Amino acid sequence: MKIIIINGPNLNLLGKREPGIYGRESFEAHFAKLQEEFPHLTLHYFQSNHEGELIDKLHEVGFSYEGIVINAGAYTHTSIAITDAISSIRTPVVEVHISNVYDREAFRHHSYLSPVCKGVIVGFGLRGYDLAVQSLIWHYSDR
Ligand code: CA2
Repeated sequence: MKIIIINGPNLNLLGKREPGIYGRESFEAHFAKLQEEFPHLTLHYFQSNHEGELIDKLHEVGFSYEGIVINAGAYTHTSIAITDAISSIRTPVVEVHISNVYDREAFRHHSYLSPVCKGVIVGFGLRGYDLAVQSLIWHYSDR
């Protein structure tokens, strides 16, 4: 089962800046733990600060992978183009946010992506990615 985690703009700074909001761990370090936690999965990771590259990746994997976990960063709150890309693919997509966006500025309360995603996980730190991966495993299990 192939699952990709796609992170959007500024998430390459995880573990380097704003530890009060986003924690002290780099995504690379967390990804290594995810691979240990789910050894039976083929996990991939992609990060880009560019909207078009995120869309290209969704198109590339969206008919062959079993799952996509996306944290589109601030594009969550602005991008109709990423929303359209998610709508146009077959692979189920789970939206993740590290911070509790509902406990932050009002402009973070709306997501263009949520209506076209299978589900949304918000506010559980990097462990939210683990929950998202687990939810995709459950999606394919028969109970
Ligand atoms: O909570 C989340 O995961 C967000 O998607 C993160 C985005 C933010 O715009 C969304 O509203 C909520 C920002 C990502 C910025 O990541 C940084 C990480 C470390 C240091 C600085 C920025």
